[in-house]
Amino acid sequence: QTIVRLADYRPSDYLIDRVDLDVRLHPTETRITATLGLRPNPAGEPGAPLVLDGDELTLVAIALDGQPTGPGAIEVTPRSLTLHQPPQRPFVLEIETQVNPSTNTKLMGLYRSNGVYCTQCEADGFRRITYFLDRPDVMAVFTTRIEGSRDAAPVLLGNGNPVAQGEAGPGRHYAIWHDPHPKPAYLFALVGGRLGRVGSRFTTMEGRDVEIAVYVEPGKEGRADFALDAVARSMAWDERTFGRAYDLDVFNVVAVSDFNMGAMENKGLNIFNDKYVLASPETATDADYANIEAIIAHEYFHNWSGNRVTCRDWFQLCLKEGLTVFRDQEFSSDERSRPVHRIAEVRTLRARQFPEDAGPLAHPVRPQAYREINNFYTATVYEKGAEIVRMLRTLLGPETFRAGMDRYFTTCDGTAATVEDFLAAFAAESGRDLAAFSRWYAQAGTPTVAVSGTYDAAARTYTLTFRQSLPVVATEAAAGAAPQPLAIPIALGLVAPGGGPVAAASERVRDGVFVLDRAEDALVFTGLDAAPVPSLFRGFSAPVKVEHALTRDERLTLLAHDRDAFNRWQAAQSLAMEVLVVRARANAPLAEEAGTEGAGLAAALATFLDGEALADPAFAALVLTLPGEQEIAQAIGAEIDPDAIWRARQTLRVQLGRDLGPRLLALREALVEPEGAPFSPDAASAGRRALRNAALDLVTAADPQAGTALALGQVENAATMTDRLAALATLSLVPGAAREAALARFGETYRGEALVLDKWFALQAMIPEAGTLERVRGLMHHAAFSLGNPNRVRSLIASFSLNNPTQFHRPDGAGYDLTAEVVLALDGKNPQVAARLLTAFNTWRMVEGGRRLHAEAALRRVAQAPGLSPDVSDIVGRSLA
Ligand code: DPP
Ligand code: ZN
Repeated sequence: QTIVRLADYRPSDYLIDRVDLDVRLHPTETRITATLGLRPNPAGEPGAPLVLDGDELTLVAIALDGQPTGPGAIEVTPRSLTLHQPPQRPFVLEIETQVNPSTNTKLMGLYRSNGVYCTQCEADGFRRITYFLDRPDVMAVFTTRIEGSRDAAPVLLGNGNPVAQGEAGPGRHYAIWHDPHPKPAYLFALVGGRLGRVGSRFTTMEGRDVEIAVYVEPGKEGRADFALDAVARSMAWDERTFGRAYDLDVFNVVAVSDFNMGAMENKGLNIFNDKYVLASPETATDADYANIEAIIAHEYFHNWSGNRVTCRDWFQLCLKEGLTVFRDQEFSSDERSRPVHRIAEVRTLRARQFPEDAGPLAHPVRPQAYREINNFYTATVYEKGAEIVRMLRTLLGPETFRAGMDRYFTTCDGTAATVEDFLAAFAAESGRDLAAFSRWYAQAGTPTVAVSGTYDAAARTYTLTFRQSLPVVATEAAAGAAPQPLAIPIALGLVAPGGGPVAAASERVRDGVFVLDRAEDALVFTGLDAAPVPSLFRGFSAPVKVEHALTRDERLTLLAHDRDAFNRWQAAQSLAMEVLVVRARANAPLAEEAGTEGAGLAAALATFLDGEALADPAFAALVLTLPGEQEIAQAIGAEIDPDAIWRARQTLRVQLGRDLGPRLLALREALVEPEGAPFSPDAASAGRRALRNAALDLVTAADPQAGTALALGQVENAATMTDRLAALATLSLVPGAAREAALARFGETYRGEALVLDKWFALQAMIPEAGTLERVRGLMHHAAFSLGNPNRVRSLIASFSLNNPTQFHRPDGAGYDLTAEVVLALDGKNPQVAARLLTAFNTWRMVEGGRRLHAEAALRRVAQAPGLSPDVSDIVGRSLA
């Protein structure tokens, strides 16, 4: 397996300007004729051989400028097609290949999902359709003729605009699509199948009348309306917020049930995992609605950040992904609640990206080397990538940021760009030197910022000292060079000890932001009559770990009085985290009380709930939610015992449930939806449901018997899947007959609803009990389970391996064994999903010695298995390195 390095980038020796595809769909013998308009690249090496990429391809025929190629002129394997002496002028290659969509279990290239033909070409799936220069800096204008059976594929969709359709012999028809925008092959797509459709129209700010449509399995059209509406809202938002309008006459979204990722931004033809399209109150939770809206927006926003401006090479993946995640996060913040959404973003970052950045798979947001690019669609590239863009806005201010974005889109439109091009637009617009800032893209690892504050009563000054330290991260590309200081924007303010703002100034704080751009720095505030409480990293202004020894009273002041909602939530989290870490480190037993610190937290939360739970239930639900087990593990850092972490968390949950019980029950009553109220998936309604269900969960932790009765009633009578599933999740934590009966009933009720069963699989896989392993093994034989469907694998197996820390890390190693076993069983079918599952071992070096030995043994078994895919062999290799 060869290593690809950023430093080795060279332009392609040839370019392809035009692609005419003729695809004759057939379940097992699909024929593709590709007519490629090629020319030597002036920036390439003159006379070089032309090497086209392929993967599992069968060549049927080839012609050069309409003539058969001479003997020895070409060399063909399933993985490449080489033309030894290509003409040094524009020329045309006509290539006919044959593929079998029905046996394509990798779900890359052309495959069938429930009988529907569809494609997935990012990152390098197009080479599984025809021989091509399958790299994102080769951009062509595509015209696609799709021919299929009228009966099996009445709907035929391609990129761009439809230009013609008609009969194609007995029982067959065709459609021709033309995409005028040059694009890399990874944005190619086609769909053919029996599909239901919902549609509407959108008029762009430029006056273009766009037909938008969402295609789903016939009969599920009623569940596509929310996604359709989200498309229109996304289009309007991108015009309003970034001045970006849509650029084709149609925009299609197609939902398929077998999909490796969440969705794909193919030009004008987004293909989605149906989990992120289909929604009804009876089958989808509020979280599903929020995800659908966010992912519809994400893929739509790629039309500019990804498609109009694409990536020069795959090292620049964050250029489109980090930026587009930032854009979809902003969209969700505007459409919903900004502080609530920010907290959700940070929780994801801390639960997924921080561990990745601290483990053997750590890599910079722009990696310097890879063996398998599909393994770099990571939390680091996406989530940390988005944080970098957000920091840029914080550094430059919203106006300059927007001007920089405009400049980037304008100057790079129609090109395959780099991170340097992106930063150059902001440097030009702001006149700032972004060199220290640009290190965020190059240096892996989560920085730590240590802060201390001192008050000088005589001088009436307050001094904040900041010190940044960066982990030394060795990657395959670099042996852990000494990291250089980053430019870290710190949004901050001072709060008076009794609440209220402090009118103190420092000229180094501009618009509430101080930029720490050296290893150590100090800020002096003058004119203070008392020691203030500093509120730092407001809104989580940088993706760092903060070491700041605030007292309990100072944290309580922030919880009660800070004007920054994020830091109010953070204060509660920090108070809880201190209790959790102490108990987990001490390996404390399960208890009714988490000590005086626990009682103090409960008292503070009581005051908080009394004051404002009803005013913002969504925020209150987040304040009540304790840091997750992964986050606690990160805070402890080494020799982790997942059981001790779980016990610490459970003890605190019990205490909160007991001390806050009457309040929580009263809140549940106060927040009941009036009988017959129409369902709304909006943020306010979802927030009320979230707080009711958070209350149920804590009440049940403290009093399982009473809680079970409440939860059983809710499972039976819930009007929404949100409430039904939340109650079932609460019940799932109380062992006994009631739980088993409720689970069985749920499974029976939804036996025909794959996406609902996924929730049911996931919930059972996350039960923190020793019996779960056998339960998961049993469910693998469930009629609805299949290793061939990525959603099933993620819901049952990945939920266990990635989201059930006590059971994945069982002391006897059986959780590791199960995971390794499934990885190996899956690898022959779908290496991408297998490799993703294997990342569950990401934290193996952090766990205590006994478990660590078992984890290592399981990893070594995977490593030694014959015939590993490049995907799995890359992950296992880095995990053990
Ligand atoms: N479809 C994936 C995403 O949108 C990869 N581009 O993030
Ligand atoms: Zn994306």
